[in-house]
Amino acid sequence: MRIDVVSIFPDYFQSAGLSLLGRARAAGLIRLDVHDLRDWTRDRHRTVDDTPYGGGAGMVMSPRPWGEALDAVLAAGELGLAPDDVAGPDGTPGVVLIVPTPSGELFDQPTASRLARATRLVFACGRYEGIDARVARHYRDRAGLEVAELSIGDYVLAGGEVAALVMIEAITRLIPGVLGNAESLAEESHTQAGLLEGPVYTKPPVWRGLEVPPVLLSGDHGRIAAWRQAQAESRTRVMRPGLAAQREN
Ligand code: 6GU
Repeated sequence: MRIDVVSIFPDYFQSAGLSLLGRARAAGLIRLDVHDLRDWTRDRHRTVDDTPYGGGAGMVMSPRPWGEALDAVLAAGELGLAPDDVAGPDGTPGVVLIVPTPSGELFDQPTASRLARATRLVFACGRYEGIDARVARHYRDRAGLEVAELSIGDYVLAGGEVAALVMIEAITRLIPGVLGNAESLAEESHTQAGLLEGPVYTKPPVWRGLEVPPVLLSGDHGRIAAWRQAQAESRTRVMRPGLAAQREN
């Protein structure tokens, strides 16, 4: 998968060289390129924002630098708009322009697994009060391109960078070969639709007077699986009553 990010703070993405994502990049499973939006400005101050039409607080990101940046990034690279990039008939996405915004659709685990099958993702990270709405509108009309305005939850961040990092991590770890152990994908929170993962334990068997639940030391795989399922269900009811109610319907 090829991923491009456009931001006025490319340094946020330094962390993408670490851990799982860093290894996947080194192994050639993922290509990640980060671009500075200000490279597409033309004035001495490299201006990317302006005051909002209609008044109000804060600044809005200007469409011109965004249009030039996204045109250049979308046109670049080994995958132009090749047949490879076209969305599949089965709903497999081709090229997706993701605009992180608190007013977007919720990014959840099903969204992550759908986007993990895309050939290419381009993240447009806005700051301030957001990007002029005509930018998303313009690219929605472009053939071969899907535009997704996505929020990572009901709170407001200072910009799209951290949200993009969250999405990139959630998506890329689902790409075959990125995670060492494919089985760890099967059992974790949310992969069994709407069920949280129960508690986990390792050695020693007693720590500061606290014991590991004896069933886990029993060697009885059937009982262990049943216990884990019950723990997952009760944890979901306690921690996320809304999620549990949805599941039970
Ligand atoms: Cl995607 N962006 C910002 N700025 N704030 C958010 C968000 C995104 N998702 C939740 N809060």
